[in-house]
Amino acid sequence: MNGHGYQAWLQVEGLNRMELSTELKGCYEKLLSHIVITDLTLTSHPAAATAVDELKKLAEARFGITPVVASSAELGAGIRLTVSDTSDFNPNEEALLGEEGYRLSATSIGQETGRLTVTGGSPAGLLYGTFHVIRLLLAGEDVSMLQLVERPANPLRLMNQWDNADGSIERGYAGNSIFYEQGRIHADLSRVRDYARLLASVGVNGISINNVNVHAVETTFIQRHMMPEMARIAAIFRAYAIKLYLSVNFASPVELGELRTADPLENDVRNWWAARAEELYAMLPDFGGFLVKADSEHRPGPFTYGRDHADGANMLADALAPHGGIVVWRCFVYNCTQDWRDRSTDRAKAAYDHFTPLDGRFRDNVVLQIKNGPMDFQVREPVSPLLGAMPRTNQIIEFQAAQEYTGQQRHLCYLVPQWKEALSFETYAQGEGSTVSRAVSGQLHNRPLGGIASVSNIGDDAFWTGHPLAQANLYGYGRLAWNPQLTSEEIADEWTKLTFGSSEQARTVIHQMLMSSWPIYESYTAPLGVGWMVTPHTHYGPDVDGYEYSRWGTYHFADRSGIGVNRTTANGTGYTAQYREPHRSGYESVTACPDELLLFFHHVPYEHRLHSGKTIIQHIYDTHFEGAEAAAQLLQAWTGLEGFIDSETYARVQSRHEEQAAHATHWRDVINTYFYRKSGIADERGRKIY
Ligand code: GCV
Repeated sequence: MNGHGYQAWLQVEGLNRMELSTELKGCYEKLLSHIVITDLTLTSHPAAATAVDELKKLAEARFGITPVVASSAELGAGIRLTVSDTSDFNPNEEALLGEEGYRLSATSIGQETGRLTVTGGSPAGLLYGTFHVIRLLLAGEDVSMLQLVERPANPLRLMNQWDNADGSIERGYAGNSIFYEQGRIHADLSRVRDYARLLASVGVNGISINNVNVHAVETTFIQRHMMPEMARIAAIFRAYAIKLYLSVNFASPVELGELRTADPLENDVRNWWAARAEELYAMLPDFGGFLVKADSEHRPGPFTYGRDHADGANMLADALAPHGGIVVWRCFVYNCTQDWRDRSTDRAKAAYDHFTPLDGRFRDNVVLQIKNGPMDFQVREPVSPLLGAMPRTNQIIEFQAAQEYTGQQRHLCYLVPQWKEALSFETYAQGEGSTVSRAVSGQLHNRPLGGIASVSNIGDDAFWTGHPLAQANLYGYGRLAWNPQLTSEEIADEWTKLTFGSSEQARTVIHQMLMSSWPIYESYTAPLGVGWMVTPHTHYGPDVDGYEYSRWGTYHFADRSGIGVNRTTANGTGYTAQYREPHRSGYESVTACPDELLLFFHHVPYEHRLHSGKTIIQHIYDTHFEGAEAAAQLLQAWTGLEGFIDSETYARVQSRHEEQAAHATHWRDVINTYFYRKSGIADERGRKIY
């Protein structure tokens, strides 16, 4: 259970942890010899108690010392934990740190009196600051000059589990749920505790613990008899400053057999939800709120009653507001069964069309959760134009660490660069500098709530994530949600140091593997932003016409004369009009449109020339050959690490890359053969046929 992979980036034991010089080790040991908590009553707060425990754990497991924990105000050597109070520093300290921020400050490190002070804006801030210190010590960083203040860019940093009560996980690629088995909550939640610890160590502050597709059993989670169980889970997360959220079924009052309607404007329905909220908060005073998928992929919602999303979300928001709870309302709404002959109905347009007219109607404790792209987590999509488009509405962006369409944690795909692209995208909502990152943090439109959510990629797998290197996505998600300014390279660097610190060779190779992995995956799968082309329902492996909604939707329109979806305003679906200038005209123009998104926005002949100088058909052939080759090189690079890292991790990653290399070849052959047959202008190796 506690193997290298299980410890993830918090390697206090194990072969791969960073080796320290004698000097550094001595310095760390001195620091960890005393943990001074300025006010011992603080330890009655769960997050502050966890901060002390985590430091003790580190001292004991990593350095074999048992620290003295005291409240002495004497300024001896050690780590000093405190929560900001105005007498301590300056009168603005509290304002500066905010609730979740912290200050780290080193004095005379290396000398007898050397100490490191962690000042949190609250116990939660103290915990985040403590984990910052732990990360630095595990990575062997010099802390002698440390003086820094950090506070998170995003108020909400959420993790969404798509776990079902039967123990399965929708789009789960790393075993079964750590929360449930056979319709019940696990008796032993020690793994949940270890997960909470990993999440807190990178700053995640909220978790919804059940699938957004809420089935019959999970619909009961808001019933009174389930409250003790929920309280058991909430207590674990509370110790790590993480709030518990539940996904709820919009039709709960009906499905539980208690009312005949779920109409959000009916008083009985409003009272029913208010009563559920009362019961929840009686047991869980810090409950975060509800996550809702409504009128989406056959889930019930307000449309049934002729109401709209604002009516639905506000009704739940009113039930939660007296207790400080929020509603996270998903915008993944589209028509699954449109007529494929109707080329003006476009799934990409749906979320914007549904939600922008409702701007200003949502309560302040509602936040809209919007997928990063307008479709569904494809390897390449434009950024959703809904992000930043509703100045009077709270929004958060949704990422998918679970690699549904990006190799299912059997292929390597480090997603942080993709997420960075979305966050740094200019919405131009208020001129230049109106990035998605500022829109979702709430800063751009001065909104009270905002942030980021991600679909989780973990299960009960020994390595948490199936592919051990997919842990970098979990780590990276948290770090990015805390600080979107971090670069993909910085995050990869931190993660490889913490996870594979012992070998410089391993760190260098793994860093390169991570950074090259997204472009490699893209190169042998669906080309130039067109997306999909996957096996129906499982979404793993190539099938050009396979995707389950292909026959209804606008997916690639490949025929003998060309490929791509015409989403122009001039004569296509009109999707480009959802962007502000200069994106609108940039995407509208077949010549200005970036190559990597060309087929998302335009239907073009196979002999159309890209900016790269290549024709579409040549590009498809070449990238698929190069991609398969690059996948084989990833395997080779990994093979070179044998002996540099622990054998279990080595073997697991090796087998994943063997699969990836073989599967990339399969992708290459399926895609190239399809287009050879379809276009009739080149053979499967890309040679011209006359
Ligand atoms: C949880 C995609 C996935 C579904 C998922 C849905 C969503 O359609 O394939 O499994 O459902 O997105 O985000 O709600």
